[in-house]
Amino acid sequence: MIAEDFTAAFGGAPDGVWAAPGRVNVIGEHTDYNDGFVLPMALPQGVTAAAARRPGSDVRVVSRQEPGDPVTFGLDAGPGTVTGWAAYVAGVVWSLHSAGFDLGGADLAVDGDVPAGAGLSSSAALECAVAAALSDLFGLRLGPNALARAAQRAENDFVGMPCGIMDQMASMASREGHLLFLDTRSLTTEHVPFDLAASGHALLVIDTRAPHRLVDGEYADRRQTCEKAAAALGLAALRDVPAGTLPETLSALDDETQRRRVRHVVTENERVLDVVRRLRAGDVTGVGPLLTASHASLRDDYAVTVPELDTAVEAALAAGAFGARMTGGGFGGCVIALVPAERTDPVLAAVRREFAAHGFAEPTGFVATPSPGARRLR
Ligand code: GAF
Repeated sequence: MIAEDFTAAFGGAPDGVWAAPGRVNVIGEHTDYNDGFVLPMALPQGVTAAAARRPGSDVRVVSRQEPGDPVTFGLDAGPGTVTGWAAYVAGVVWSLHSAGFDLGGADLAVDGDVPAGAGLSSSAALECAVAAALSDLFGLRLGPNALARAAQRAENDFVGMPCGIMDQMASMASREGHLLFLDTRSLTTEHVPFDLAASGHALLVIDTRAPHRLVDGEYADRRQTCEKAAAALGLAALRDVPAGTLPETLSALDDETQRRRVRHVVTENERVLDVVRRLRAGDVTGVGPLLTASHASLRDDYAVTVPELDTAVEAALAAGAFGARMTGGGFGGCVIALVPAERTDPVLAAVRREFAAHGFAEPTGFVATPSPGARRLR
């Protein structure tokens, strides 16, 4: 399909087709830019990119979701020169080219099925599919961590979103049937088996379809508050708050907002480690309360939830979920609920009823299965 789009736009056949997934984060929210721990998994939904080298130094790209003439830019196109969806593509080209990698001209056709604006990392999927394609096309021989870093740099310095590394690592490095336990400081990973069908559970993703409000400014603000708090504590990052010292750490801070943000980050890192321990021990049900505690912390201390997210979590719990939480950056987007496998429909129906009662838009839902990371399809 994507190869046909390529041929229709540029003539000829692509040199290859690559895919990279969106993600859902099971736990470890707003910890990545604090050098902490995260536990995401890749979704079956993602972006495919058909690509070929072309003579010269221009890159041309078309998107099935944004029909129209190809967007064309040079290898040296810098931040601000390409905007909209194509900025994620141009950003990756810029990131690799300006880091000294020897790229040439290229044609790309992209297609994606990650719901946009739902906080499921459609942008990281696009960046990572393009990064994987360019690495292979030009023989860069970059591994998943280096490609994820290049994609993150595209988002930070070209698109202008100061995100951490979680989404790009989840897209590049995930493994089918597993969660990706990632130390965002060292980029050390462990693939934690997550076979929910075997244990009679399911992970329900509920897209609240709440409009994102003030996302960029609020995200940057949270990040800056954490960095200021770390500096005030004399630490490189909040990751470095020593275990078991939360009360002393909080009382060393003068600012109540900083105290709340720090409490979230420190306790969230502990919850990630606790979830990993439970999964290794086969205690899937025991993960539920940790998800719910994460949501409460994101609501009360980190202040990144909105009424739709809180309502979805409460309705899912009332309908029999073992645990539920918002996932991703917040201010809209999705909730995940860990449910008994046979309760996925009733839980989603309960959330829908509650949303109707509140006058919210009708939410959508799907059961997430841990899927492979970025790869070449042909
Ligand atoms: C967004 C960011 F892109 C991630 O880096 C991460 O910080 C997340 O919000 C919150 O955990 O998805």
